[in-house]
Amino acid sequence: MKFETILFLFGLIASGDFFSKDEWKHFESNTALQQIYSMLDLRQMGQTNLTQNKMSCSFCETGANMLLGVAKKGYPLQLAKITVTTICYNMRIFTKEMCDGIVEVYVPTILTAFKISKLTSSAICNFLLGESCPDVHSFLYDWNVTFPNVTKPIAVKNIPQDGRPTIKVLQLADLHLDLKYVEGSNGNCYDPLCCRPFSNSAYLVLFPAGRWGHYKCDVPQKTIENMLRSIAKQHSDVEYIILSGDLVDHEVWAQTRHGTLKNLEIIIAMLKEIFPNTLVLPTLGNHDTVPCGSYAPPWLSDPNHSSIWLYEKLNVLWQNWIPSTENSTILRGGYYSHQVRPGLRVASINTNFCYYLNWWLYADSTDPADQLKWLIQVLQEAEDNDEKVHIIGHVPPGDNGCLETWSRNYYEIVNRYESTITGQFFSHTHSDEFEIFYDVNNSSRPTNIAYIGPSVTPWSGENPAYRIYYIDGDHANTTRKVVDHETWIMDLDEANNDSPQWFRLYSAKRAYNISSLGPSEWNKLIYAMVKDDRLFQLFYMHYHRDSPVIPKYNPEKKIRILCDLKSGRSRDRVNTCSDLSIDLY
Ligand SMILES: *[C@@H]1O[C@H](CO)[C@@H](O)[C@H](O)[C@H]1NC(C)=O
Ligand SMILES: *[C@@H]1O[C@H](CO)[C@@H](O)[C@H](O)[C@H]1NC(C)=O
Ligand SMILES: *[C@@H]1O[C@H](CO)[C@@H](O)[C@H](O)[C@H]1NC(C)=O
Ligand SMILES: *[C@@H]1O[C@H](CO)[C@@H](O)[C@H](O)[C@H]1NC(C)=O
Ligand SMILES: *[C@@H]1O[C@H](CO)[C@@H](O)[C@H](O)[C@H]1NC(C)=O
Ligand SMILES: *[C@@H]1O[C@H](CO)[C@@H](O)[C@H](O)[C@H]1NC(C)=O
Ligand SMILES: *[C@@H]1O[C@H](CO)[C@@H](O)[C@H](O)[C@H]1NC(C)=O
Ligand SMILES: *[C@@H]1O[C@H](CO)[C@@H](O)[C@H](O)[C@H]1NC(C)=O
Ligand SMILES: CC(=O)N[C@H]1CO[C@H](CO)[C@@H](O)[C@@H]1O
Ligand SMILES: [Zn+2]
Ligand SMILES: [Zn+2]
Repeated sequence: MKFETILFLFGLIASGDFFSKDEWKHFESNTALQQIYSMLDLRQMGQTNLTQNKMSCSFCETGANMLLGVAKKGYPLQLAKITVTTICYNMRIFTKEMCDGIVEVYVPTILTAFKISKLTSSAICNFLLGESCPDVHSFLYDWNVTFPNVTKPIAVKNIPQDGRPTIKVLQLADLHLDLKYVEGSNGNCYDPLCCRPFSNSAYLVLFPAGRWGHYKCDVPQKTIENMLRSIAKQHSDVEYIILSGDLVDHEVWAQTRHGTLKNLEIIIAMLKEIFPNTLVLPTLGNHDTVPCGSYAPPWLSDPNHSSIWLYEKLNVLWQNWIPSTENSTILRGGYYSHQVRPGLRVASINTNFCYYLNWWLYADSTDPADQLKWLIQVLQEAEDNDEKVHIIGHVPPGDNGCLETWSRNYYEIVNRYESTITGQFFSHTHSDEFEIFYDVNNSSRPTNIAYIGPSVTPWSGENPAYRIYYIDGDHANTTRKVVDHETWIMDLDEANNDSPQWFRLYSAKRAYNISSLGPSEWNKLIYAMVKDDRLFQLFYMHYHRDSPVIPKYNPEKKIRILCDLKSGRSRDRVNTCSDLSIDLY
């Protein structure tokens, strides 16, 4: 195996959830790796200049070709592991433990997926890098869902009436519980995740991990418990809880099935104890499986790779919340639907089936686990019965990390069922933001909005938060739309100096002075922010929850954030955002 292959492998992993950008500043001595990382940084894609994009692309294709070669030749796994490990040691940028871990956790999955993959290297790089790599339009990954032969009902613009009863819904996003968190350990170590006993070793403890958390770390158990008890006290009227995934810490290089299940079990047990009578609707995050992001297609029966170990456990753990009629889809792909009120159903989808670092998608990405087909059935049935549907998931459908074809199909579904889908709730980015959907026949008509809830974890750089939605309640004219939302946070520095206080940071309607939370109002806000920098400053303060450690934005970052808000469909920024700023493309 060539050195470049290994770099490619690390580049791939690093470009996703592995390191935050700042972490790589430590590796100043290794400029080759830095370059690779910056070239493969998906967050930059669509913004950086064309020369740079072409470089990333050809670099990626070279690497993908080599990796495919290795996988197809059936290079013995043990030998592949030893080679990668040796090179990893020699590079001296990861600790020995991290090298061993990365190899053990990732190599078997990536090689197996690439071995059965039918994709070419350019298709692989299109998956990885999106619109900056040439779109080869292969029949292998171009697919379209089919809709029942029923005419789409005419969309009526109905806004929730003021003063009607509402129901209160809590969203807990990206908890990332770290059972190894130790107060006083090093909060600024060279590993991707700090605040652990072994984070101390070679470095001075200049930034000790606080009692309740640290901006470069995941969340100690006591902070989650403190938050849940505070919610139970301050919001005893919560009707149900959306648990939108990523319950497990970011220690992806040492993740095991056992450790992952332990994190899931602890959080579920805490929820059952603190909210014994409240319905919880879970959905799966990329960090809730091993290796991170890997959800195998149902036809993969090899127990070393299949995801059934996770689904079987969750099917049992979710028993008190989700009726057993949903067993079959949970066991097939970790998704289900559940009627929460008369006329209101929640569909929980597993968006890891569009996540670009789910290596199994390189083997099969055509509507994995028939999930979108199922979603259309649920929506059609709801339309027939005059019910409304809320969709919950983890990776936002318009995120750059969500594969283009899946995302386009999802967008078509939202377009077709725009009158039935009255709420969408995702997380994963850790930021407080949203994505707008537009009419596929008229890009100036906003049809829908997906909320992206702020994370509980401060990793990396935010204040811990949770989200409250007020949904149009039980009455004759209910729309089942979101009437308003609130974001509650804890100031981490203040908590560590004194004691944790959870308080309301803002409430959407009042903060942005909007008459309703309809997609058109949010769309207007985007264009208002383009012109009004003070309004954007307010949004940016909420985006990072008034974090003291996040740097101020520059014009490019501002446009990127605003473009994200317009992107209900992934990897189409050139079309979606052409009117925001011309000179950045
Ligand atoms: C584009 O990127 C290339 C390679 O990084 C760089 O040499 C060039 O100056 C950049 N061009 C612009 C207009 O930024
Ligand atoms: C799917 O639909 C798109 C347009 O909506 C079309 O361009 C493409 O050819 C279709 N693909 C297949 C495999 O039918
Ligand atoms: C769809 O339904 C309409 C009316 O119900 C019917 O005329 C038409 O033939 C159907 N099309 C297909 C492809 O089944
Ligand atoms: C599963 O993994 C174990 C341990 O790595 C190995 O011994 C076994 O052969 C693997 N099973 C299959 C079907 O590949
Ligand atoms: C669903 O799964 C649970 C937990 O494994 C089991 O107790 C129950 O009998 C199953 N129900 C059906 C209908 O399969
Ligand atoms: C597109 O939508 C906008 C906003 O709703 C509307 O003003 C316009 O008339 C629509 N255009 C067409 C061609 O339907
Ligand atoms: C429902 O709304 C319609 C029209 O907006 C109104 O005429 C009717 O009185 C409302 N019904 C109730 C029960 O509020
Ligand atoms: C809020 O919006 C309304 C209507 O758009 C406007 O009349 C009012 O001046 C705004 N208030 C503030 C404080 O911006
Ligand atoms: C009303 C209308 O023009 N609908 C079209 C919108 O676009 C889809 C394809 O994306 C067509 O199938 C519809 O007929
Ligand atoms: Zn997360
Ligand atoms: Zn995530």
